[in-house]
This record gives sequence, C-alpha cells and structure tokens, in this order.
Amino acid sequence: MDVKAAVAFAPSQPLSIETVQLEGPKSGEVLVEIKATGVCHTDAYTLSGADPEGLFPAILGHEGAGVVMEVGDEVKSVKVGDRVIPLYTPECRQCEYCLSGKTNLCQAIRITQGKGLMPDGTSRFSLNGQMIHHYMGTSTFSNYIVLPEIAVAKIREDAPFDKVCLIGCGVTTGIGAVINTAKVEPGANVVVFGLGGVGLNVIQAAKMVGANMIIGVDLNSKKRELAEKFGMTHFVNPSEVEGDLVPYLVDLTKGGADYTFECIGNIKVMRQALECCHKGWGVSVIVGVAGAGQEISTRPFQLVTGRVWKGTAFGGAKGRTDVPKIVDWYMNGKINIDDLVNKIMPIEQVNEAFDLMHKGEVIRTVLTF
Ligand code: NAD
Ligand code: DAO
Ligand code: ZN
Repeated sequence: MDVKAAVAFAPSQPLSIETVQLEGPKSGEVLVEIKATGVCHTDAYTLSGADPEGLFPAILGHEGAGVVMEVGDEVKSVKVGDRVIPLYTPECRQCEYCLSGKTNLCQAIRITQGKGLMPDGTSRFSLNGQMIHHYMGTSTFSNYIVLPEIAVAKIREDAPFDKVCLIGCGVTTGIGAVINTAKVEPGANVVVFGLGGVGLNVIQAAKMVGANMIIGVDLNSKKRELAEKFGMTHFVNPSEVEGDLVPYLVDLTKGGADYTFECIGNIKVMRQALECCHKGWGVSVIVGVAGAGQEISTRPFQLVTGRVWKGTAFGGAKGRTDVPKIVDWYMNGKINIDDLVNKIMPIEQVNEAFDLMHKGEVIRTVLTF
C-alpha cells in the first residue's frame, strides 16, 4: 500500500514528506495506522548523524499511538480496531530476559531491530524500489507501520492519541525511572537534573510516590514554573550557584539526596548527580543518553562509600504490561500529560517541530496525520 511518511534520506538533512510503499503484515505482525507521534531528542540525535547505530534512509519516530488496521496469522493479543502504542522495547514474555523478572530489555527481536529491519530480516518500507529502514522498530513518522505483535501495547478505546502517544517514550521513561528503577519511597529527597519532557515525568512520579524534597536543576530558569506545577519543591539554576554545585545540593538535602536522576545526557552532570547522593545509600539513575563514545567517571571511593550508579531504558517498563496502566493513570487524572504537549501540527511540519525542539521552546510537539 502507499503510505505518507517523513523520510530521513541522509544525516543532517531536513526530512522529506514522501509517498512510500509499505508491505502488509506477515505472521505474528500487525498493521497500525499512526494517528499521532511525539518528536523526541532521540529522533534528532539519530538524524544528526551522531548515533553510531543510525541508518539511512530511514523513517524516524518512536513516540506514537494509533489503531490496528489488519492482523497477520497467529496474532492473538490484539484485533482490528484496537488502539495501541508501538513499543521500541518489546515484551515477548518468552525470552530469557523477559522470564528473568530482572529487566525490561526483551531481546526477542533485538538483532533485526538494531539493523532497521523486521524480525524476518526484511524491511517493509520502500520508495520506488529503494529499501528504507525501520527505526527503533517503530517508525512513527509514517501514517501506517507494520509491527510484530510483541511490540504493541493495547490501550483503552477512549484514550486521545495526541496525548497518550507520549507514553510511548518520555512519560513512561520518567515515571518508570522513579517507580521501577529507583523505587523511590515516601519521604525520600530527590534531585532531578534536566526539566524537559523526561525530567518533568520524574518529578510527577516522585510527587506521586510521596517524596519529600523534589529539587529540580536546570540551566534554563524558564523551566521552573511548569516543574513546580508538576510537583518540584525547590529549583536550582547551576549558573546562579556560587561555587561547586555538588556541596550546594548536599547542604540543601542535609547530607545528600536519597535519589538523583540525570535527564540531560551530559556526562559531567552524571558525575554531579552521583556525587550529590547521600553517603551510604544514595542512588543515582542515568536516564539521559550521552553522545557516542563518551564515558562517565568518578572516584571509585564514591561507590565504596555506598552510593549506587544505575541506568534505565524506557523506565524499566515492560511495555505490553505497564503502558496500558499508565494510560489509565492519565485517563483517571493521576498524571498530567496535557501540559507537556505545547504544539500539535500536521506531519508536513515535521522540520518545524525539530526546530522548535532545538530552540528549547517546547517540551513536546505532537505531529498528526
Ligand atoms: P530535553 O532537552 O527536553 O530536556 C533537557 C533539559 O536539560 C532542558 O530543560 C535543558 O535546559 C536542561 N539542561 C541542558 N544542559 C543542562 C545542564 N548542563 N545542567 C542543567 N540542565 C541542563 O530532553 P528530554 O526529552 O527531557 O530527554 C532527556 C534525555 O533523556 C535525553 O538525553 C534523551 O535522549 C534521554 N531519553 C532517555 C530515555 C531512556 O530510555 N533512557 C528515553 C527517552 C529519552
Ligand atoms: O536491548 O540492547 C538492548 C537495547 C534496548 C534499547 C533501549 C533504548 C534505550 C533508550 C534510548 C532512548 C529512547 C528514546
Ligand atoms: Zn522477551
């Protein structure tokens, strides 16, 4: 079938809206009509050419929501008409990783997904006979996509696509980092570095679980007002702190934070986030994705004396199990997504959406088809 997609032909080039050919679902796969998709920094990172796994030409996008239009043989968990969120971290419930109970990093389709292909080793997208790669197993910048059944989360019928699409990445990552990865307990003191789409979700989850101090750190003081709305209790702009940020935060938390979250992707900040943790028990979670080839460092004595360094992908969430619950939380008013969506635009304005993101003027732009 012919589909409408924003194609990335080469690194650092604007995306081009094209009519692309898409092959239908095979056994165990579904065809999904994408209704809305967020534009995230990870799409921009790959488009920039800095992503060592980035492949071109490709159809980017990984924060989408849509409707199942067709199912292949053997598909059991979804049917035509179901609303779904595509999962860049699938959940097969059968592989060693899924069965471990210790991780959300299902490996069932990892190898082909990393090569921009479907599990049978082919791409379903082509343009005038030229193969186009899938991206993160999702490619939500296309109005129709084909996905393995294990990479879709079925969600409720009344969920609005242009809000719950963010549950496909930023919302789940931030909330899951708090609940699944750090397991923040009531009364804990928390520091969140970076108050973008991910950091704001860390803040709202920290508030939800009953954290005491929720300190937000951002170089952009314009982020303060919205972060307070999400539950931030204290704001720190590092450029306004006299002296070193780490002792300042240790003083503010009276000995160090119980939990810190790096939601920027800056390796210097990752070190600060670890070192402002409380001696003996503080846990620091790396959420931000650093540039290719970069390395983190600290003095090993920081770990010897009880601080713990962790990381999280998709907030440790198991997509088919956890994503429908997070949609329910939004629909029941338990979490705020509306204030994260600053602009809704048609897919034709995808390059404008990237510009807005680079200027730091929006938390998220959502594209519709
Ligand atoms: P964003 O750009 O919207 O937010 C980053 C914030 O950090 C901005 O408010 C910016 O002003 C602030 N900032 C930048 N440099 C800073 C510094 N040195 N000190 C303090 N504040 C600083 O980004 P986002 O969408 O919230 O994503 C955050 C990070 O999380 C990105 O690296 C993204 O790739 C990553 N991410 C990771 C996962 C995962 O599964 N681990 C999922 C989604 C996104
Ligand atoms: O299983 O080896 C693996 C890789 C899983 C990829 C997880 C993605 C990590 C987060 C990247 C940013 C998401 C937008
Ligand atoms: Zn699995």
